[in-house]
Amino acid sequence: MASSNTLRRFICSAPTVRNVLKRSYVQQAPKHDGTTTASWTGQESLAQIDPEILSLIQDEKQRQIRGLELIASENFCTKASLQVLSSCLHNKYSEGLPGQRYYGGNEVIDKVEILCQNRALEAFDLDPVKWGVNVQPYSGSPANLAVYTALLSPHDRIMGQDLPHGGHLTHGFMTDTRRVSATSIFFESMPYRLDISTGLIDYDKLAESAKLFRPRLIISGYSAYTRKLDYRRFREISDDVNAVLMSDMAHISGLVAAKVLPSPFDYADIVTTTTHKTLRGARAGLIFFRRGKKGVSKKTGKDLMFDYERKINNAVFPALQGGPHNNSIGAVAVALKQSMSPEFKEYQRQTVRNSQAMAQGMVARGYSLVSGGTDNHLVLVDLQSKGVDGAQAEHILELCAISVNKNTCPGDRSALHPSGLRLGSPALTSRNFKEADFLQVVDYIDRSIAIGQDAKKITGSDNKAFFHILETNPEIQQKVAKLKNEVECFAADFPMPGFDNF
Ligand code: DSN
Repeated sequence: MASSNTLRRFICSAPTVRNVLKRSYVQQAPKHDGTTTASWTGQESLAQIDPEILSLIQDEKQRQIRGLELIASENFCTKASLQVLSSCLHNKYSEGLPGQRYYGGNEVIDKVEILCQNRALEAFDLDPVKWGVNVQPYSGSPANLAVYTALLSPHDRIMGQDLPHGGHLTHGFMTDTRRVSATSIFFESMPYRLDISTGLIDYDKLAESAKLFRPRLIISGYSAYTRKLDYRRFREISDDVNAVLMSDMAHISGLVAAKVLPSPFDYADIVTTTTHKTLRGARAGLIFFRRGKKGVSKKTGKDLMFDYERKINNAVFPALQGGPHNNSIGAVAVALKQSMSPEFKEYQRQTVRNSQAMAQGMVARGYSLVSGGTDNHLVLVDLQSKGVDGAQAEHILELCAISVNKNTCPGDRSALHPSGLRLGSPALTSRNFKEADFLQVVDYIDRSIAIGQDAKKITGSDNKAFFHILETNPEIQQKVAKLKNEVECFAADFPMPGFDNF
């Protein structure tokens, strides 16, 4: 047995990480003068190795700094999470779960994943006896597919909010001619919709359809809906037909964590989310599932237990995914820690205040909103009375450095030429925008759309000519250039999360 002195000598003589890096860099750093055959070290900077990609990243950074980002699902990841994303956690394979990996060397990775799991439960006030979480999904769509794979058999029935009525592709979207999402390829889906007269979910109709369709799983959750969900009603409807209730809170998880919106955890069996929208973390997904005692069997008097955990873990790996992205899991852990801070809660409150200011500003300028307003981070504008469609408005806004996305409004026939625009406040709120700044943003949106209306006066209903004239008509181009310059000067003044120029 080595004496403690020998052991200490051995440990002290072991090369430190810093020395190893320094030595390999000093001894082998290549001279990039084009004349030497210096050996590769892996220490070369991006600027040395690939100036082309570096320059594209810097262009994108400038676009983000100088533009107004209003895409409701986007946000600016923090510097701390970005640092973890580009860390050595990236290098490790770790198929399996903490303590049960297929490869060695996962002692530290296990701690990272467990920390992320614990923070995920804590961030949403969940009792670990009653709830578990899988933090490995690569993003929201894989998370949803993992739930379906775990709990359904092929061709089982699901119900989700129709995509043109604010739902998400993975909630079962299909058209008359095409099964668009894997959810509709592998399972049978029936949508529920909004009441067009109010812009609110038609729960009565959902209950009626569920009775007829008898789904195994009902999804509450959306990509473009502006009102609070009635989770209690979803629960009643699910119980009535013996369906699992899954909530996809991807858009609102930050608002839920901050208790600005009601929590789906009070009623759902399963909750999925992405981590990069209002939650403002790195790009990934989470699946929360109920565990422990479900109730007591009326027949036997014995305890009934939830059986989601094993099925969901197995669906994520090995059924659908391979090695977890440990750098993302680490970065999400950081975001979850931040989500429990008072600053984050205030950020979420401001996100809603900003969204409501934007909604009021749009209404004051004569725009109609689906549902008439908003309870959350997004606003759905119906442009029908303005004479430009969502695709045309999206394009003209983009020319003026304002990023939004076209969106269907209830009743629309075409997803390519929908009548709506979806506007979101999370990203600009991360840049410290307040209500007055959002009213200025509304002014820029309105003036951009007015330019579109001018173009429309020249081109009439010829859609191709509309896009052509924006690129070729000197008067319109001048108006666009002037407004773009104004927008960029305004936006560039606000702080930006993340790295300085990267
Ligand atoms: N792409 C996201 C959104 O915009 O809502 C959802 O996946």
